[in-house]
Amino acid sequence: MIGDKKIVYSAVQPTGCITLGNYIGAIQNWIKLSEEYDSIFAIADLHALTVRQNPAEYRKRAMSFFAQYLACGLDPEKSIMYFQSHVPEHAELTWILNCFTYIGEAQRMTQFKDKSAKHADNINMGLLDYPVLMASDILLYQADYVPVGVDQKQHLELSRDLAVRFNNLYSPTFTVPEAYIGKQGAKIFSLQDPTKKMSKSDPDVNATVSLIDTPDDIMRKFKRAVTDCDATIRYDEENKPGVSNLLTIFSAVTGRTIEDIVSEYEGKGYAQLKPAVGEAVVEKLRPIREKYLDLLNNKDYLMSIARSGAEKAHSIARRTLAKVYKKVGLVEG
Ligand code: ATP
Ligand code: LTN
Repeated sequence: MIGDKKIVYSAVQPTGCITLGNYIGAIQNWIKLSEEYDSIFAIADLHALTVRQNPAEYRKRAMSFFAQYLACGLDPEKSIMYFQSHVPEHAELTWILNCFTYIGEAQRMTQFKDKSAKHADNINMGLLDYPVLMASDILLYQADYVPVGVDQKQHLELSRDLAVRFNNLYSPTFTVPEAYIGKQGAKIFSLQDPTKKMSKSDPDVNATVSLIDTPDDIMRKFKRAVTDCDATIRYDEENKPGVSNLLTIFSAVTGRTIEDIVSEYEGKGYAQLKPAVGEAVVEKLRPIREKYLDLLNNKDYLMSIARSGAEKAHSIARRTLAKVYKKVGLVEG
């Protein structure tokens, strides 16, 4: 599966529920890219241990995420899909890269600062090391492109810096990866506070739409979406973040341009726009939800895909790690 084509790599942490933001900002692009490139997609289950998880729930959620990857249309014949924790090279390369990462670099990461503030009682080493594990994910597979939302750009920069640093100190070893950020929908905002990104871990259920929400829930959330009191429909991120977010979502799920949507709704009110966006999202997510419910009844099938994905991933990752071990001077086993 991994041949002459460019390589695409990405992952999502199994926390909360996969949201419409994750889908539009990340997974929808994965599917497009997997048509053209060799692609590898992981469930980043080691990453999410940086915050406390309930073990039984966590196990279930990771499986549910894997089923959602498939339900979204990722095809195991075209992409390698696996659980990060099934491939030990991720943790191994992290150790090596830790020895090439400055503490100051890690402390500067916005996500580290945000998560430290949010989990002040548990600022653990993993939280600081998170971007190094992410760099290992990417560099193990010699990825060329990494489709992520804008919030991950800084982590990608660190991955690039580490790759360049290692290559310069030794000899070319890692491909220097590029972030692939879709033009549209790079950032979907909360339906309740459109100045904040829609986030899997948002405790307000009305702020996010999950891929597996029922149609009724989706409609209710869009009808309640926070907008503003100037009832004109136009795209203006600064002054009308709520409406602009609705327009971005509408455009992302229908493939229509924002201009086209704005001209259709010109002169109409939010009471018309909101349910229309809701319906478009319901229609987009309906087949995903149906396939997901079906897959959940077939755990053996899910596990067989995960095992075969991990095997393929492991053989690629081992090759890179063997090179790295040799270059830094470890005795070959
Ligand atoms: P958490 O709330 O736990 O931090 P999250 O919703 O930010 O989670 P991640 O697992 O950090 O989700 O991200 C998964 C992928 O989805 C990443 O590529 C990220 O950039 C993208 N993404 C996350 N939220 C959004 C959003 N609101 N809009 C667009 N892309 C997003
Ligand atoms: N940190 C990422 C998830 C992630 C990831 C990766 C994304 C873990 N490893 C490798 C791209 C490539 C996030 O979206 N929060």
